[in-house]
Amino acid sequence: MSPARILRWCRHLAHPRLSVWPSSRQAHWTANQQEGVGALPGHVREFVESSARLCAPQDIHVCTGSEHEAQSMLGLMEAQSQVVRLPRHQNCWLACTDPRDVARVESRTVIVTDSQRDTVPTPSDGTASKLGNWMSPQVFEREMGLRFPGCMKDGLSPSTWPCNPEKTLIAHLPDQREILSFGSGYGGNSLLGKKCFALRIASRMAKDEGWLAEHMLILAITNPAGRKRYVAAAFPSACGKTNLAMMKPLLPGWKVGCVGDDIAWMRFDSEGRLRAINPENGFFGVAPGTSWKTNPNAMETISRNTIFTNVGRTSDGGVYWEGIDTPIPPGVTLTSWTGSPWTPGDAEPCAHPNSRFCTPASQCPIMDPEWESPQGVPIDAIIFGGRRPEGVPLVYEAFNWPHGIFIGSAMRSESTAAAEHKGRVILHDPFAMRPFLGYNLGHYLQHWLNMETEGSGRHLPRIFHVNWFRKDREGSYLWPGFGDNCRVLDWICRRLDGEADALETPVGYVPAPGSLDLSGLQGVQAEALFSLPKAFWEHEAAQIREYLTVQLGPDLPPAILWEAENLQRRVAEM
Ligand code: OXD
Ligand code: MN
Repeated sequence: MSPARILRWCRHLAHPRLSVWPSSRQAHWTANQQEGVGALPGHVREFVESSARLCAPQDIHVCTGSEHEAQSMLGLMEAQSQVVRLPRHQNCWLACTDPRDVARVESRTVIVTDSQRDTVPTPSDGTASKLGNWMSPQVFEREMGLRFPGCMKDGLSPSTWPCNPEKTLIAHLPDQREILSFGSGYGGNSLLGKKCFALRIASRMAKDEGWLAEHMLILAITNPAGRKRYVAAAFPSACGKTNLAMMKPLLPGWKVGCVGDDIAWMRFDSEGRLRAINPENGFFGVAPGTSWKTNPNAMETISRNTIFTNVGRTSDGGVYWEGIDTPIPPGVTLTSWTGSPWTPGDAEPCAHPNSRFCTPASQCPIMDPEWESPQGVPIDAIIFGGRRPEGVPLVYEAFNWPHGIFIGSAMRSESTAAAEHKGRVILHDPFAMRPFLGYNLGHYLQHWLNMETEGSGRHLPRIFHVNWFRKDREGSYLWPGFGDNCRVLDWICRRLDGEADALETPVGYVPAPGSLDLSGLQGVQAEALFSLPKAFWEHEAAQIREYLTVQLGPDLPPAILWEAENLQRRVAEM
C-alpha cells in the first residue's frame, strides 16, 4: 500500500507507544542511514527509537523504497539462501517459508480494547465468541513483555526462515491505531498495511468516521454499448476475488477493468454516491489454480517483478503449482515448495495450497484508468458470494438494503487454505470479514444498516449474492465460472438498468427463465443452478438464525433478526 494513499484517507494515526517497556540499549543508526533518519517525521523517529531500545537490533535501516535498495536486499537474501532467483522471469524470486508459517493464524490474532464488548459480542450460549479474539490491555502488556524485549538481539541464522510459531501474536490496538506483529513472516500476518491496517484498524476508523473498510474487490464492467459501471464484491479468502477482478469476459463485446482484488475503502460523496478506492499497491494472490486459461491477466501480471512464496520450481528457473496448466518441457524437473524432487502424481502437492504471488498492480494489463483516482470510483452494486457446493443459486438479488445487509451477514463458505482451518467445512463468514473485523460484528452490521438512513439523497448500491461453486450429485461443477461469470455481471447490470426480468423467491430475486444470457454455453442445467431445495433452505435458514442470535447475543441489530425470521417464515411457506 502506498503511504500517500493511506495518508489521504486517514488523519488519525496516533503516536505509537512502545516506550512503555524498559529501554535496554541505545538505538544505533548506521552512518549511511543518517540521511533517511533525518527525513523521518518526529513521531516516526520516536517510534523507531523506542522500538530499537525495546528490540535491540544490531542495525537499523530506513527504507527509501528505491529500486537500488530492493535489489541490494534481494541480493543479500539470495546470498543467504533465503530467496532463490527465478531466471526464466525478469526479476522474479521464490521464498519458501518454514512449513509452520504458511497462512494467517486466526487463533493468534487479537484485538486489544478496554472493553471486551467493543471487540466481540458475547455469545448467548456462554461459549467463546467465533467473531474474533479479544485481549485485555493488561494481558497484552504481559504478552508483549514476554516477546519484544531484546527480540532482535540474536542474529538470525542465514538460510532459515525467521519465525516463532509458538509465540506468534498479531495484536491490534484500534483505539491507538496501532499494530504489533510477532513471530510470523507469512504475508497475511506480516504485511501490516494489508489485513492488519487496511481492514482491522481501518474498519474501526471507518466506523468512527462514517465510512467502510471492506474485504472486497472492485471492478469496472463495460457492456457492448459502452456503458461502464463499477461493482464491489466480497468473497471469503481464496474464493476467486482475484480471478473475478481480472476476468477476461467470454461474452462478446464486454470489457472488465480491475481496480482492486482484495480491499475496498468506501464512503458516500457529497452527491450521495458510494465511492470506492483500493488502498493497496499490488496483489498478494493465491497461486494454485491460476493459469493462462483461468486468469490470463494474472499470469501476465506475475511474469516479472514478482515474489513467489511456497510455490514449486522448475529446473529451468520457472515456477510451478497445481493447476498452472503449463506443460513441463522434456528434461525439465520439478522441486516442491519443501525443497524435495517432485513428479506429477506425488501424494503431496508441489506448491503449498496457500502459496502466493506478490506483484505490482500497475503491471496488470487491465487496470482501470481510474484505479488510482483519489475520489474513488462510483459503486452501483455490491456482490456477496461464497463457495457453496449445495443449494445456493448462481445469483440472486436482495429485496432491499436491510435484506442485502442480512445476506452479507449470513454469508457462508467452504473453508480454504488461506487460514489454519483443517478439512472442508462450511464456515460462517459474515461479509467475508470474520477474520478481519476490527470491532464487534453487531456494531458493524448496525453501521452498514445506518448507511441507508444517515445521509439524505443517497443512491444505495443494489445488493446481490453469487455462487460459482454449486455441484451436481456426481460432484461436478454446474457452472463453468471464470470468463463466463461475465454472464452473471451482465444480468446484474441489466437489473440496474431495469432491463432484466426476475422471479421473486424466498431468498431473493433470481433471473426469470431466459433472462440470464446462456447463449453458446453447452450443457448448462439452468434448473439445477437455480433450484431452491426446501429441505436445504429450511436447514440453512435455521442455521443462519441460530448463528446470528447465538453469536451476536444482545448486539444483534433487530433489523437483522427480523430478516432472519422472515427468511425462515418464507422458506417454511415454500
Ligand atoms: C488474503 C486473505 O490473503 O484474505 O487476501 O487471506
Ligand atoms: Mn483477502
